[in-house]
Amino acid sequence: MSGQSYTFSHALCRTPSQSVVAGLRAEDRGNPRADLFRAEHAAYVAALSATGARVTVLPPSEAFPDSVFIEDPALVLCGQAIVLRPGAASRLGEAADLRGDLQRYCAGVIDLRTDGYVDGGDILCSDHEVMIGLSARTNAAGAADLRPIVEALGYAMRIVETPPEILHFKTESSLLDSETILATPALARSGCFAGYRVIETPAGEQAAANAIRFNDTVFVSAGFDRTAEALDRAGYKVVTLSTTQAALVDGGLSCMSLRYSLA
Ligand code: CIR
Repeated sequence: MSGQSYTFSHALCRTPSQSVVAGLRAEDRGNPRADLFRAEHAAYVAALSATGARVTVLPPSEAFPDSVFIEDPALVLCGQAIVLRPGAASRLGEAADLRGDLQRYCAGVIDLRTDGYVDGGDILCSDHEVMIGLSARTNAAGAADLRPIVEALGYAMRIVETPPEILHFKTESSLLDSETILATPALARSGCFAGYRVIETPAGEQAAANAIRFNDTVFVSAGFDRTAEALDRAGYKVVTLSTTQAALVDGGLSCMSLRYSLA
């Protein structure tokens, strides 16, 4: 069905913990401030809700500094939650920590069968296919484990490479509609989006590529005016959101929600 990949009745989010100051990052540009992170997160939740979706916000999980990035330990397809295996040692336990909530808020729960690794940030879903980027966090064993689950739910699965300097496949790409992807020029050049229309982020605005199409709105991180203008010109309804604190620990808009539909 056209549009199923960006039409959502529900989202699951988790309030940032105080421990988010110890969140993983590739480069230290200072710790996020937990209070400011919570304020930005609350605005994010309100914005998703404003599109008409029911957004459930789970309490902070102090044992896991990166647990606000709830996209990484699970993937929800056709209402079914797939419990993933995050590839960073400090994040692996987030999956078991989240499992009970997935059981409560989704239509069912499916577990991966082996000991491979998959982060949700490496998974980009369109209407008909699930693209999975191999990265430092997602390996071939994890992708192989995911394939039969995804295929049983009616999707094709395609494995692509995430360039080594990029944390997650979706750090530099997002779905805008059934045919269109927003991506950095570097990722677009890799050829992984053949068959899609690609809108490239303008020079210097690579971080804007982690956007989310959620119902009628494309959410873009604030401060990337040329990306917002290009998307507006292309006909999308664009809303900007501050992600200054998530950015300090390598997070963006997609990472802070699990987006799904229940019949
Ligand atoms: C991490 O390194 O795992 C977190 N600090 C950031 C995770 C961002 N998640 C995402 O892109 N899906």
